[in-house]
Amino acid sequence: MIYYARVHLVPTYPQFCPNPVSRLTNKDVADTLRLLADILEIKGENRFRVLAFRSAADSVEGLGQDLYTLHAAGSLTEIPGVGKGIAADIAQLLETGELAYLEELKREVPLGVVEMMRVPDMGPKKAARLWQELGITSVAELKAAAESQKLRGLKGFGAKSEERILKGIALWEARREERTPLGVARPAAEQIVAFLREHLAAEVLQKLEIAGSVRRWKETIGDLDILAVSESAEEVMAAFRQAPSVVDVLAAGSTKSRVRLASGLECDLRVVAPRHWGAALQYFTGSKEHNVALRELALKQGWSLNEYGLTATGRGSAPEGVQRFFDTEEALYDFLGLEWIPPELREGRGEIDLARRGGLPQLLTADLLQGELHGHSTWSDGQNSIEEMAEAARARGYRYWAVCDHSVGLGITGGVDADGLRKQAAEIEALNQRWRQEGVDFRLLRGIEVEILADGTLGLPDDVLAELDVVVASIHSSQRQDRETITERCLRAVRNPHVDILGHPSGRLLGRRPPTDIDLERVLQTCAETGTVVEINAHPYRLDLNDIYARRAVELGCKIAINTDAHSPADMDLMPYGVATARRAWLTAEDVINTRPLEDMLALLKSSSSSHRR
Ligand code: DGT
Ligand code: ZN
Ligand code: CA
Ligand code: CA
Repeated sequence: MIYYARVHLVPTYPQFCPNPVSRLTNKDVADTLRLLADILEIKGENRFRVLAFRSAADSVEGLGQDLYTLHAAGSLTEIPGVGKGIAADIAQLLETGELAYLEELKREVPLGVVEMMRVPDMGPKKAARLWQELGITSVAELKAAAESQKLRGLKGFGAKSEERILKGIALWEARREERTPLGVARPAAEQIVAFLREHLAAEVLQKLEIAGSVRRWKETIGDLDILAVSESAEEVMAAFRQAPSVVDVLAAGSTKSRVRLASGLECDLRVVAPRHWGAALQYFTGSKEHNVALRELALKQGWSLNEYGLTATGRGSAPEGVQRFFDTEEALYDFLGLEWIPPELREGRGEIDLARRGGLPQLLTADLLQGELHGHSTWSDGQNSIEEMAEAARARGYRYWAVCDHSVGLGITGGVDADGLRKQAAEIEALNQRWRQEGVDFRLLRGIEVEILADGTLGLPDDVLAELDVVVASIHSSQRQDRETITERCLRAVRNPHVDILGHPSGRLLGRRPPTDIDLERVLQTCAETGTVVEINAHPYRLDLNDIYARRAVELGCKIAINTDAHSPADMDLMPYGVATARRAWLTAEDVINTRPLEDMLALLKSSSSSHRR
């Protein structure tokens, strides 16, 4: 992946394994500052003050550094646009998880009015007037009022403005239905879980799990679902509503609450009794399709299944009305004659039939990965030196790591040409030699992420590529070509015998850019023929290939490489997203080349080149 404009396009990902304490991400802090700005604007505060909060929010979000670290060093005021006042606000947020000033404002201005202001064509002034003069405090009320023509009585509002507002609400509703990338949603869920674990005694919180699509590692998320076992549900609910990222409580029941987070994401928490845990966790993990299939299977055996357990229908061996409860999911699946099914497989794609025959695939696990084959250094747009990246890879238990910087000419800073690659080679060889002398079992590989140019030729000549251990070829330019053109372009690269791996084949960026129009089926077929390895790019904004195409690739006979495309050591912690995508694609260790020891893996890459030549 390329960071075209790091500050605006690529948010800093909260590390995959956050510290065990609940920490706010930079994005949480940015969202909170934006909320503050919006409320101030509705109150008609000084425009510059509002702008100050907004621009501080933008810098915080694009920072690329952890706020806690900056705060510890006393350097919050070094963030562009952050003066003493806002630095103090940020410090308070980091230390207490709350901003007293914002809490005060929230008591003054209903959050529904802030949402009204975010409806296209509304803005702060109109929202404030409709609230103050008509007492409208939510988008739902606004919609009802516009539909029943109650706005036109107000000075400056007519039939036309009612129409415009209704159009705006329709747009706003469509936007709210957009799904959130897993890479944003998962850390948000983990943060809430960490907060609850931290703030509730173990006796109170007996069990706690993330359920829903996040547990299944689906690439985009509608809402978060969290499930707990506790004898004091009220206490759990109260703590939940206090979690630092929560800005609004949408429903507060005794065993179920729903809240909205600063990011706009919504989260359900349910507390269930211990004996219902197995069935509840199974039910709320989904997917709906999996649950429907499981319920049918249960019915065939004379049981009706719901989120509490099984009830005999009288059509099986047990008398009607008899109930069965399960402490664990395993016990429930087992009772129905099934192997336990990993959440990543629960999409209703044939997993239940296989589980009944005991034939589920032996899914890939993260600990089996021996190295990565696509990552960057300061030689192109990476943030760290080759040595720093190598040390990070070693620290994660890898045996090898391929230095694959961008080829020159992409309009980014850096990028390597033939000369650069030679100098890189010297740097890499010196490091490898040192490790050899020290008896360290780790090797840096010489590689490149070479651009597939608009006409399908590569960004560097064949004789230069021939010297490298790993050639990843990918597309970052002319992405709007028509289907035939971009497919042929990619096929030409795949057929080049020097190309070992096809990087992020679809080019999509979740939530910001659709895939190119490429004919992936044809591309994958060709990769299978030429022995070109296909990448699962693990970066949560890419997940490319996705689960569906990765499964198809292996069906067609392709081998897969899973890479984080790391631009910094922290990026390497995103690997679980790639592994989960592979698991959702039913992949085993056998399908993934970077589970192999170095020599085997290199032999596989070489055999691909020779199969080209046949
Ligand atoms: P999402 O939130 O759209 O990313 O996807 P999920 O899978 O998290 O769906 P959600 O939050 O609506 O519901 C959580 C789980 O609860 C879902 O995966 C399965 C279960 N569930 C919800 N509604 C139904 C339903 O109508 N029928 C069945 N069988 N299960 C349901
Ligand atoms: Zn890359
Ligand atoms: Ca959900
Ligand atoms: Ca839900």
